[in-house]
Amino acid sequence: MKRKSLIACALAIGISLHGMSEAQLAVCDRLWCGAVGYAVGSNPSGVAAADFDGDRRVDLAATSESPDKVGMLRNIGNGTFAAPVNVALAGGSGPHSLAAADFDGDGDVDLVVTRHNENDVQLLINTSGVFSLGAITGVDGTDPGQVVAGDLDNNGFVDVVTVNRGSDSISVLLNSGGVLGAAVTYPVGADPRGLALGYLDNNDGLDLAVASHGQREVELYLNDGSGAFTAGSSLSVGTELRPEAVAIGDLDADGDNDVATSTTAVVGGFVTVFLNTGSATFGAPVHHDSEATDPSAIVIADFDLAFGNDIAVLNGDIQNPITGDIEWLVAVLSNSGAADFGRPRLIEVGASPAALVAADLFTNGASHLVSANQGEGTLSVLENSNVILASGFEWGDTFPWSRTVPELP
Ligand SMILES: [Ca+2]
Ligand SMILES: [Ca+2]
Ligand SMILES: [Ca+2]
Ligand SMILES: [Ca+2]
Repeated sequence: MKRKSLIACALAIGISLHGMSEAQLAVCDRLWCGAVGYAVGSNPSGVAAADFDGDRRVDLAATSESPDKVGMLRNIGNGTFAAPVNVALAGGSGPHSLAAADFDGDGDVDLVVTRHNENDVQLLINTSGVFSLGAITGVDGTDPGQVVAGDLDNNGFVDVVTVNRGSDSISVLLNSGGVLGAAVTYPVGADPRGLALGYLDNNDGLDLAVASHGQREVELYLNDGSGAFTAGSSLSVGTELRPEAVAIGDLDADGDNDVATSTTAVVGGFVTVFLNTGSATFGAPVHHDSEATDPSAIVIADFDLAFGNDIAVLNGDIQNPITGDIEWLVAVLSNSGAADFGRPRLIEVGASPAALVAADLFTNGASHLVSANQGEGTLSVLENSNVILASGFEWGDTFPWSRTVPELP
């Protein structure tokens, strides 16, 4: 049944190529709309969402390569986006991942990008919604991948952490007055892929989780509050699985943050959840089928605005059993309240998606999704159409809600 609604969405988007804008024709059911694509340049691997121009609408930014650049797509209302305005990076520097925050402390949201060929990060400074190249800081490691940002030492300036895939390390770059200091590196397990920031123990320092693909575990690094980290628990995903990406959030509504990681088996893929039993000690892994292979980027957000936080994960390619086409899917796992997840809702996105973010792109209080699709040089915007719940209406209500509803999910 779910497959049929996916195909309906895909067909509708196909029809949109013959005239009307895609946004007008994105077909929605009661939970999600079909993807709307925005061209950004080749091989986008990083995406970030924030209000960059200060008009209270959440905009998007994406990396792309050849030429290497970061594009900002302004939200022009109702979750539709203008063509990207680009800032060129040095040729061949290899922009990989983005994080958005006010790094210089002037009140607007800047960007940091990992340049994996140069083993550094570069700030992109925002002036009235236009980005210019800022300072470059080495990561003292090789092949930096994912980057995350948060105030690790509670000095009021947002700091940066990278995961360095080539040197099995993470790098912490503390921000003093808008300037990123020299990297402090910590060794991590083999082939680290994913990185997440969040509070895991009982102090006010933001902690880190690293997905070590080679070690088959998620490793925790605990912040003493000064931006210095010590190794915490290592959470084994088991001998049959390998973790790819990791996210931190409260999944059982007990007030502490839990850990979710996308995991790959020889056949199939999973979302593996570890519940925090307090003070950054965790229970046994619980595996939830993502219903595809090679799950990668993972985010935690309350998509259905009920029963706590849900999980969305990118899936690798699968062949549609009806059409024979190769498809790439986002799997959304809805939480029934106690980290109890049913079968995922699968939504098609563009080819070879590499990064995923959740944000209120439609300024309606709901979390929507954006994937960066390396295979076709686009972002896919997925509108969460379940905002009906945010207004206090139940699913069975009729409502001045003018979208086409092809079938019930
Ligand atoms: Ca904006
Ligand atoms: Ca700023
Ligand atoms: Ca700081
Ligand atoms: Ca919890």
